Amino acid sequence: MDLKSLKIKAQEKIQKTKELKDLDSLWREYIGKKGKISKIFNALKDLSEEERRKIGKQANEIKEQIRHLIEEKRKELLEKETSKQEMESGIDVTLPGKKIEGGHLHPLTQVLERIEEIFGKMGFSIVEGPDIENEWYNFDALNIPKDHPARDLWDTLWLKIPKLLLRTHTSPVQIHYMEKNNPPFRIVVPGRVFRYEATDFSHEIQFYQLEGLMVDKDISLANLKAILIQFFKNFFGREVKIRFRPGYFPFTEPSIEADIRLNRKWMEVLGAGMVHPNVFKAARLNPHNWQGFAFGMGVDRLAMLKYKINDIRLFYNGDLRFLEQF
Ligand code: YSA
Repeated sequence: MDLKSLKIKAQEKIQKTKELKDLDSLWREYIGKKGKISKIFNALKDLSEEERRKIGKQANEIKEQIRHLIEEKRKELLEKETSKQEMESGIDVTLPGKKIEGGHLHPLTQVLERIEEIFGKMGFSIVEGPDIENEWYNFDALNIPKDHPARDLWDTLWLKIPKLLLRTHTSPVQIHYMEKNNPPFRIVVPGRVFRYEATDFSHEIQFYQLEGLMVDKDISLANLKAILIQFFKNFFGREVKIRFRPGYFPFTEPSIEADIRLNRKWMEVLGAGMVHPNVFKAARLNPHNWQGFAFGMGVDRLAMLKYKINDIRLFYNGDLRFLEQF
């Protein structure tokens, strides 16, 4: 068979091929070591110099063309095979991709970050403390001795390990910080606190507080009021009605509480006062040398007032219809 008809025959066969394995046989038949074109090359030695060159050249060209055709056909068959598999497996590659929903920070986290930013600008450092405390830090060091009725103010969740508890407020961090740092300083302490009490629209068993502590030589209740009024103005972005009234905490003297008015109702948002001398003593600071104020605000309640949320429990039940609104 001359080279031309060999090429035409090969072309026809390649075109008709439907299976990859048949294409492999064609490869062997034409291109392989024992294939038709190799045989032509082997026969060249019996030809004259001139013919050897001519036929050799043609055979090389045809070998390349056939190789190319086989490769192209292989690609075509592979593509068909893949889409056939996709069809069978039920995957529709033409469908648009699924949109991945982006998450965002929980409203309480957003509020905490904003509160920290405002106090940061007023020169307060952010400090953290442990969720698990012992009786000393949560009560005794804060001037609440055993059997003092004030312990009843905080319904405590006790751990099975004796004398350990889930902190009922962020105030123990005052002691931790003052044990390790000398005044003057101003800090805020965000964190979770836990109380064994019945829940309602404004009470959770787990909620967030932000403790504040400022100690220096000459700090007064007027400084506390000024800082709080400035904070509320920045936090709510407008003037809000604030009511300061006398309160009672064993770790401050005098003590106050503050409420904010919204929708014709007052909501208690914080407790505060001037640090009691016994608290300084417990933290090994001399109360004759230092004065300070402290406060503990309910972060959840501030978030409720800011976003007009009427039930604190919405923050914790994971309902996306609520969370997606922030
Ligand atoms: C007082 C004086 C200081 O020198 C420092 C801090 C304090 C506050 C004190 N440690 C304390 O915990 N006071 S408190 O029991 O009245 O709580 C403070 C605020 O937390 C409340 O005003 C309220 O806004 C919020 N809160 C209290 N119980 C809550 C609650 N928020 C949600 N759920 C509860 N169960």
